Amino acid sequence: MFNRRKFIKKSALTAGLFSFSGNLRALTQNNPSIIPPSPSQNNMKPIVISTWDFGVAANADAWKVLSTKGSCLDAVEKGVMVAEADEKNNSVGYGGLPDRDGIVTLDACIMDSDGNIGAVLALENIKHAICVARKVMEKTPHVMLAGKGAYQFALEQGFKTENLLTQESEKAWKEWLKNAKYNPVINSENKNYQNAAPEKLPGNQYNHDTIGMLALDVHGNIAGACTTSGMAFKLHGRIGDSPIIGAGLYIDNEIGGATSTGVGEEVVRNVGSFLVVELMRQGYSPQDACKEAVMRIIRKKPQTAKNIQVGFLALNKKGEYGAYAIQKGFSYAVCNENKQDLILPGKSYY
Ligand code: SD4
Repeated sequence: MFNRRKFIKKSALTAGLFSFSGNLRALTQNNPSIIPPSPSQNNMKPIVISTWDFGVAANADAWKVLSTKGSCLDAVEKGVMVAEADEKNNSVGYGGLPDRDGIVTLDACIMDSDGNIGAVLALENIKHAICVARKVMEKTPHVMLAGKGAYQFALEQGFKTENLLTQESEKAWKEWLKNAKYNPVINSENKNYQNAAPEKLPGNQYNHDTIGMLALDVHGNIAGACTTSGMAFKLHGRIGDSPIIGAGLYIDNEIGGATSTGVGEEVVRNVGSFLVVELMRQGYSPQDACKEAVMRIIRKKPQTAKNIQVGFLALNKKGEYGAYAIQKGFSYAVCNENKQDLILPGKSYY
């Protein structure tokens, strides 16, 4: 069932929005039934959309840029920085869960409406990976920097070194070490839709959930950003889809953009976000394009797909948006001048 709950109308799209997000989370978790969007509301610009419940707070900061005629690129950078700075969010930035060795490594990428891209892979000790990715795009002749080189570049650009492993994340890692089983949990962000109750999965209750954000600005341009600490307890050095342009994010200013969340290996195998954008080019609606990308994953590996989550989110140049996931429970946030919505659950195969 595709459902939507309208939370906040135009009047609430102000700086005070932040204070709603805790209540929003509680509200949606207690009652996930929502109403379908009307076509008139699904085609406005500017607009920003992003993955998961934490997209609500992130969209609010992006909206501050978009509503003052700022650029889509500035909007997506500012927006996802909210999730990166939130220590309670243990799948992005500061407070992200570490890898198997207890080290937090961040992956991020950004893409503008001129087709420029920047990415950092396995970046350590820098909170705002997305800002480093933007610097890679704007200040270097390259598109990706990884590991030590990315860190060194960040320092040269004036970023400060920070320990990203919070006490809570360290505790979860130590708990996980007791069994040390790599067992990604479906929808770690959304406790109502997890594949098992957290108490049945000691140390395994958190595994993934990335923020991917797409924004269409008042000038009609589109940009995107994607940032994550990746799969919790991954092998050191593992890279997922999130910093890989075409996989975790893709923008084509003629058509629209797409981003993904979930088990990145399957997204990379199918070049998921590029596929979604190309399907939109062929005339698919954003939601149908996301669905077809999910179906590719399911058709290729039906057994694997049963036990993992992958979700795609897409926005076209008309401001129409849509999403589709393998499993129930993938939520996403939408913000334009009429509304600040959390769509939960989005459409899914199972
Ligand atoms: C990854 N796609 O590293 C990321 C993790 C994640 O929702 O989203 N999850 O594979």
